[in-house]
Amino acid sequence: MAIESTFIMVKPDGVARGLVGEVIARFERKGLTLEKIRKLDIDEDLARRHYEEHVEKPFFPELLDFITSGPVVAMEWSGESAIMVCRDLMGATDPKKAAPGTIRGDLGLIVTHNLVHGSDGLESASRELEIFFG
Ligand code: DAT
Ligand code: MG
Repeated sequence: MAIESTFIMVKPDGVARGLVGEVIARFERKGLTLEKIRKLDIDEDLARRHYEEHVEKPFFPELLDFITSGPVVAMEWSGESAIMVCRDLMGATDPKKAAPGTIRGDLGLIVTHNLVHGSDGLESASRELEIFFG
């Protein structure tokens, strides 16, 4: 049990659909704390750094196209076990399989357009926070 910081991003689909407030509200109501927030456009170089573990995957071209397609809202959230808690609130990667009650389960349908990013561990959280807020 420990207080953690995690990197959360509302992706271009979530921003375009006006769901930034909805995502923030869900994390706030859970009891997490919003520490930092910034809106920005992701260029190809930043996308390759952020998604470095995925650059060789077959879906990367589609992911790159999507994540650079419009502004995103990048955030730092903190709280008890924040990394796992945020991942649980987001739901499974594929919104078709994400449980109702989760962000992706309630609001998404297509895997590429899955609304939010959240760090998957301590190491990725500190790496991603450094990229976007360092
Ligand atoms: P997550 O975002 O749940 O951590 P991930 O890190 O495995 O998932 O993948 C990063 C993003 O890439 C994911 O949010 C959506 C996209 N993606 C993952 N698997 C995919 C697939 N099989 N087809 C298309 N896009 C995929
Ligand atoms: Mg991931």
